Amino acid sequence: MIETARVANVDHPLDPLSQDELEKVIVAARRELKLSQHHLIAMVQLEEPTKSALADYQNGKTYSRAARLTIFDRTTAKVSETVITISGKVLSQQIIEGAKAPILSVESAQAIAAAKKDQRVIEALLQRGISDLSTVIMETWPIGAQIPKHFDDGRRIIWTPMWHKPTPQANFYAHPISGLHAIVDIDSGEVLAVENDQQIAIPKTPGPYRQSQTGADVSLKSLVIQQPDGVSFSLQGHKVDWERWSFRIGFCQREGLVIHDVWFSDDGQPRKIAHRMSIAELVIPYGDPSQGAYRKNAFDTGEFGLGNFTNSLTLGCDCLGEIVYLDVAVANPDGTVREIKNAICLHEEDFGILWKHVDTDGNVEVRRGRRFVASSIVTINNYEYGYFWYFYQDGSIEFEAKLTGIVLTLADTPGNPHPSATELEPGLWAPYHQHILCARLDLDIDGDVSGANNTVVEIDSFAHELGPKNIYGGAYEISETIFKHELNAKRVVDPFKSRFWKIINPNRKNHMGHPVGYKLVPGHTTFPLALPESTIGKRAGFMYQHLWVTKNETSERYPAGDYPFQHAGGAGLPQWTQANREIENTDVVLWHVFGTNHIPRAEDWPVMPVERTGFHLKPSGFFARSPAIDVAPASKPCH
Ligand SMILES: [Cu+2]
Repeated sequence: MIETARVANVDHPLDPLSQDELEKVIVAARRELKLSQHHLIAMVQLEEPTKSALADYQNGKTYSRAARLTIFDRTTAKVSETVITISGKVLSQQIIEGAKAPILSVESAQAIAAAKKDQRVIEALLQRGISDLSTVIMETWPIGAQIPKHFDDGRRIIWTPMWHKPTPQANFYAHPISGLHAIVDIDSGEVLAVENDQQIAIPKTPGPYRQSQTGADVSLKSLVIQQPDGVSFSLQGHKVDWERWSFRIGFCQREGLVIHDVWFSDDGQPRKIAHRMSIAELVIPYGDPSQGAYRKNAFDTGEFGLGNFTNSLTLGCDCLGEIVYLDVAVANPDGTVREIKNAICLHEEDFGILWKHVDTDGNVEVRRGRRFVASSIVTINNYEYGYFWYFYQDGSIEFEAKLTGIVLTLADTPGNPHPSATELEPGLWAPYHQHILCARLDLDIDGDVSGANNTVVEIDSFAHELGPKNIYGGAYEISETIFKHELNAKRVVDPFKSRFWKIINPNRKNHMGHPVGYKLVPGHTTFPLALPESTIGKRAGFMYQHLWVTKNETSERYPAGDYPFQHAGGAGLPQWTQANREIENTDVVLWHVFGTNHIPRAEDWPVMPVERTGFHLKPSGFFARSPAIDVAPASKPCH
């Protein structure tokens, strides 16, 4: 196994911000904006080039890389965004009126310290038999539901679910301290209230999962993945070339892993498929109204900054085979910069057969398939999310989210009727919830560096009634509906019609005279159970459609808006699409919403085996025939 960790050279407009660049822009911002210790760095993102700036760069024009800093002024509670070049020139600066900064890590730590010092919390814990505060684990969660009326005056507040960790290595999620929470003003650090309304016994059954505790010993013989001739991909900076694919790896403090500038070489001719693909939001609505669980509606991307929680991956464990890792860097609220080693894993995987046929004369043609994987994993409190982008030899791209980690827990009387949770162990309950992701897909089907004019079409399969159009009863046809305006393109999946969507380039025709295109194939998915009039329903209004199509606008990046923390609702896709812009034969963005409905099982405890959810982008009339036909057979003939 070869591990190559690379700090790739930063020399392209789409490369992630390096540690050095982050440090430079923060120093420059401190100087230019006269920042003090009251200013927290909420986020630093690459200010990505426009498509036309990227085209100019490809044509030899110089390009100055820049960063967008989101700064929170603790004295005024105002959020501002500043775009500044790496060399320190301020390009723009703007106060974002009404925006609330997400909870920052230093604020979480201060809120927990304040809650642990609060006499009401200390006494409530004593009532529950806990005197050692170091055995109490508190998390800080946004209030993802109605904010208690007396605190709803615009301040930023959090609440603190608590767990007991009776021994240093215990799985504390087995021991929820239910009914006790502090509500803290994170601007002032003041504990506003302590809720201690329901005293429920702390569940005692431990939930061990470490090998040192379980002695796990079910094992298999070793499986070694070797590529004795080396890997089949090359990496120049952040640009990957593999098989006929070429694309760039990006990273964002908010979204995590990003894929840019995707091309496929068709008979030696590079053809563009995508400009930028990312998971722009991940929201987890909880369906249990008891004990504060109704507030656990977190935007892991928009409120937490998912990229902040990227794991350092381990060879042979997270990733198997010949791996190349990329490191990333993120800014801390105090302006220091943190490097995350081995953050992005790049490798090839065997993926079974690509295609096969045995002819009547006995001739066998079979091709082994391989896929390229770009992946990263985050840990946000109890849950892990893996983001995996796959590139296949048939010209298709797949995204898969891998969900694992520990389900959130609360306590209730053993055996009590509790309609929205599963009892995992006596008195230990896991509330029902959904994981809803939204991909932002800026595809440019058969375009060039400066973009493409594309159109989105919905394809349904249907059968005519028995009669002249369906004589034998088995006939079916497809209907194709072109989306002309944004409000027409708010759509949900329909398995009864085998519905899918196609993004075509009406200006480029294939060998049969049809527009070239890619189809978006939804996978296993869900639909939100939270009512649209609920707080989370309003704040994550994007959840209620599986597909949205918008006219490409670089400022429209996040489906629940830029600042979902304590937002009144309606921002993002529901708001933008009110303009009902024309979306036919223009530069468009597809937004695909997908996810899982998690009714916890006994087998999800103590650590949930990976659950998968995602989607597939497949060429549909993009090529004249299967590009997999050009794949050579394995060196050894197959019979
Ligand atoms: Cu879950």
